[in-house]
Amino acid sequence: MADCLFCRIVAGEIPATIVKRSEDAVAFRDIDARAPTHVLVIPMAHVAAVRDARGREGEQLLGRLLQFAAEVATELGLDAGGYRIVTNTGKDAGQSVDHLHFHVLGGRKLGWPPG
Ligand code: DGP
Repeated sequence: MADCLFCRIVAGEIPATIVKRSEDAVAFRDIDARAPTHVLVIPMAHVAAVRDARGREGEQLLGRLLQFAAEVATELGLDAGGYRIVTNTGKDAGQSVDHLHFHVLGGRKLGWPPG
């Protein structure tokens, strides 16, 4: 989508610190890091939010993205201390970019519940 920020990162039009790529996903550092390690995992194809990943195709995409996020966490050294994978959906959750993304947060003790 031309006016989507994360599609523009995928296209290389907006710079980002990419930490890992797969066939259909990209992981890059969040510009507004809320933890010592804060990475976003996104599908390369535009999907607005987790609620839009429907059917068998959506099921497979979400599975791949979660597995990819776990691989990213391992590669960034988060397995020993633990980490959180979270996706905000819609305005009450504070979703600010309408392109599906999983936050991978770690490197400090994370509070629960989130605010
Ligand atoms: P959310 O609020 O859940 O929609 O998360 C969106 C995240 O995207 C937020 O933590 C900040 C991050 N972000 C916004 N703009 C940019 C950008 O241009 N580059 C990078 N790397 N991250 C961005």
